[in-house]
Amino acid sequence: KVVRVAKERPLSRPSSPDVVVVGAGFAGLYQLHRLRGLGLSARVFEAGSGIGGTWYWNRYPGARCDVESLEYSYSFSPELEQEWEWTERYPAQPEILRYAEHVAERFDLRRDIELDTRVTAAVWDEESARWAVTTEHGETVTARFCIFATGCLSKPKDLEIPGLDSFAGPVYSTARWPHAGVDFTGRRVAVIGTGSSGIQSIPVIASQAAEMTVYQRTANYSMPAHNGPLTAQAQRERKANYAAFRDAARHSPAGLVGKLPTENALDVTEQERRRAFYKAWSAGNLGAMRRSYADIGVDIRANDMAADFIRDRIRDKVTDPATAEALLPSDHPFGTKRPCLDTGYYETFNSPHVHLVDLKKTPIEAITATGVATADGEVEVDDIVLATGFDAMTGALLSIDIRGRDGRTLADAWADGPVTYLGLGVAGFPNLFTITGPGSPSVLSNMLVSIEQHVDWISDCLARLERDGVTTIEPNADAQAGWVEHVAEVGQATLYPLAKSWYLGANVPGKPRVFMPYIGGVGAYREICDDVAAEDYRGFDLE
Ligand code: FAD
Ligand code: N01
Repeated sequence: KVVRVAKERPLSRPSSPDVVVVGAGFAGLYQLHRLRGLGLSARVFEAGSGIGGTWYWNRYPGARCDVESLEYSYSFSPELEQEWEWTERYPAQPEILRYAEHVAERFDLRRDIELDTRVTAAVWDEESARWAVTTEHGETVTARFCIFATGCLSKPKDLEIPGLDSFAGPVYSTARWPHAGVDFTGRRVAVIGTGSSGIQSIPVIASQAAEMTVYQRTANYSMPAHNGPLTAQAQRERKANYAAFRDAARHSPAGLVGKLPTENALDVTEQERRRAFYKAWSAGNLGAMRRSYADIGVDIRANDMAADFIRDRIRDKVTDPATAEALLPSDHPFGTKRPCLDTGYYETFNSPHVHLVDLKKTPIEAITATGVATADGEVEVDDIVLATGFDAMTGALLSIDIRGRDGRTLADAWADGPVTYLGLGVAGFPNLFTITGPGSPSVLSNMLVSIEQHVDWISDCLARLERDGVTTIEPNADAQAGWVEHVAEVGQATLYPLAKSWYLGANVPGKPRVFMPYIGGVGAYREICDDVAAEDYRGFDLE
């Protein structure tokens, strides 16, 4: 296999760099930039043939972010902030990928990034106090520190439906979409999955396909995105005041700027509630409905009110009552699976060539050579699109043979679910850091904010270790146990555990059920991390 180096060959490829970074998405790119600033040598290994992570791989039609571009962007460079112009409120995947590529060029990152290079193993060597990191090409490099920027949503989950291999036509995964695109004109298409990827791609694929059948296992909550061009004036206004805006995001609950509710839905009249819910529905903002009242995330009665409101809007949009009923989310509270923003999703089901199969009533029995078979019979299709999600948060890490002290594998340490201290490190695995790891706010936030916070924290930590000649840093087991308990406790106080979500590992058969992200809030979590650092890395052992 030909190994490509991003754009140009690296100036140097030390076999013993100070740091190995795994992954070149937004996390890996910024981490490399900070390491350069510290004067540390680094090699970055990226499995893909290009940089950008999520935005390199997920090229399905309709792929775009649902956090506004002016928030879903780096804040570390005021110059970058000022010079980059976004075209849309919610830009599409090609534009976000161009942005990542611009950042790599602008900060001259490419020369230290090796593409088409999957890391297969990372083994801690006690004697040399270094990690031995092995790539798929058989090269092993040793490094003092190993930073995993491998992504929370980067390993597509295996599909547990029998017969996929026997299908005679093409099977496309939204998370591994062909770079040349796919023309569905005149084709009969099956789409399996109605999470964010399905909900974004279904309207676009349906606009080309001759027939489309959507296989839905769980109906999701989706709200209209109201996407549109970003005016020059809107950008100017934000850019005039960017520092304060970014600061507000960093100290907010979810890395998103917005007024926080003080009132409870249960304390106001029905008329007031309806007004607030309509306002949130019209905002085209992922957090608006949740933020309409303080009790929506914690009190099932308040949550039901918001959920009922959304169900009524779905009924308004879908003309066939049976289809509308099947599209109503009914088995989990609003927000306990990640809700979606869409452009014309529900309306798509009003087209005569679009059909919905409710897998709760008629589960898929098998995929055959010619189509998809349920208890109702087989639907013949030409193409199958899998929008079936990811082995989230732990999948990419556990795909690597990571061995810490005494040869203990990460898979063993996490056999009952991921355990970390602050989502940043794991006891028994010295000098190893995870960016947006389980136990941190990560996927419950605007991830650019969480990525920058982790990278800055790790970089400041490395600077301190360098300055004082510290050889190893590692969470102590007690601190880790306390953090794991806290993460679980905070999660239990919300409605999140009521859903069979990927946050809990419930989408992957056999995966331990642990609520993986930290729901304590981005701002509160930042304070905790800053305090830990200020107290000379409380909870970490430094030697
Ligand atoms: P990634 O972008 O996933 O990058 C990780 C990289 O590591 C990948 O390129 C992968 O190939 C590489 N890698 C993994 N394992 C190995 C290995 N063993 N060896 C070498 N390389 C490896 N978040 C938001 O906040 N707002 C949004 O609107 C939003 N939209 C999203 C849309 C989609 C379709 C998806 C899938 C996710 C979205 N997310 C969103 C979450 C998104 O993943 C993050 O915002 C962010 O892009 C993550 O960056 P990252 O660098 O941490 O990880
Ligand atoms: O994946 P998902 P995704 N048979 O897991 C179904 C981010 N993201 O790629 O819910 C039949 O949400 C599964 O059913 P169920 C965002 O964080 C953001 O869409 O498990 N169906 C579900 O309907 C998001 O949450 C954007 O019952 C099966 C679907 O497939 C995360 O990435 C865009 C099945 C998977 O939905 C993941 O989103 C895209 C089976 N065997 C992604 N297995 C933005 O817009 C799974 N399903 C920002």
